[in-house]
Amino acid sequence: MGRHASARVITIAAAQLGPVTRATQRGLVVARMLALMEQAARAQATLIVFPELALTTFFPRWAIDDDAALDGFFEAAMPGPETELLFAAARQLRLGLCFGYGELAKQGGRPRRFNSSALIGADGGLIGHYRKVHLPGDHEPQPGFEHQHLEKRYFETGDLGFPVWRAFGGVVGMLICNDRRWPEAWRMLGLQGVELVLVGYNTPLRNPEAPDHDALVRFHHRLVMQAGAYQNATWAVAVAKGGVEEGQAMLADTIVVAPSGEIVACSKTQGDELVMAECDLGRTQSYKTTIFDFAAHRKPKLYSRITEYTGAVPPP
Ligand code: CDV
Repeated sequence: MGRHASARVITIAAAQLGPVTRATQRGLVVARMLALMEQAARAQATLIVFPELALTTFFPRWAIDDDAALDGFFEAAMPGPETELLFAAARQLRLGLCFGYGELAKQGGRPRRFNSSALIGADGGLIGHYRKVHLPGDHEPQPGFEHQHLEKRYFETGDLGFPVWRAFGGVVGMLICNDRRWPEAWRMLGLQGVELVLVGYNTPLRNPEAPDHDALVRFHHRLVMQAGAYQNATWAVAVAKGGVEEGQAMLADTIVVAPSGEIVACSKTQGDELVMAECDLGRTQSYKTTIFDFAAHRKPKLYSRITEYTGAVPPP
């Protein structure tokens, strides 16, 4: 325990999901999520966390030109007709909830699509939502790729920044999948005193853009989660889609990381599985008040120094 810190223990249930096929009805995925919520409540969890785009298959692996078909992967309201069951279960089970979804927002009559995640309180109320900032992949299908990754085609860049909320007795923020690889995303949360970062992801085991990275997929995932948690003195939960989804093998490896950077729990399977961890949010203080005391040790004024060269350019 760090200086002046008292214990604030919450029990996290990281709810990994196995594959969801394109044909799977939303209601069936919700039923799987409800079963995991009941299991989490029986295990006295405070908060359950599901992956990125939890309600559907990872549809950016296909080029979909039909707008009506595309909208079938999005939620026009949150809660909506199917997701209100999740909100009701949160209320009934007194269980906080976080899950990723495709958000279809209307602005001035124009559809806007985001890769989002929602945070819901144990009273079943929406605490807030986050829109993914770092969208990997392409806008156009890439010739010769076994699977496409067309997030840039379907989603706008998130426009909500990196918000945090006071909830569950601490300061909570969200990142979505590729965001976890960017230190500035973590730092934006860290600068706001985050104590718990919730990350859902769909990470394929093979990256056709850079096959030489394939052997390192799990290593890179753990590297960024452990570094992000440690450098920002926060708990972090990374929740996967696992298994082979529509012919594409996904990294499972759901993990919970302590502010020390240590992994305290990880998944054992590729399918639907709860990974439980008791997280003392007070433990963040031992890092926030010592090695990562930002007020005492950061030097933000020195981090950006562009010197304009004004001398004459010598002739070649
Ligand atoms: N859904 C993702 O953002 N996936 C990326 C893959 C494509 C590299 C990731 O960062 O895991």
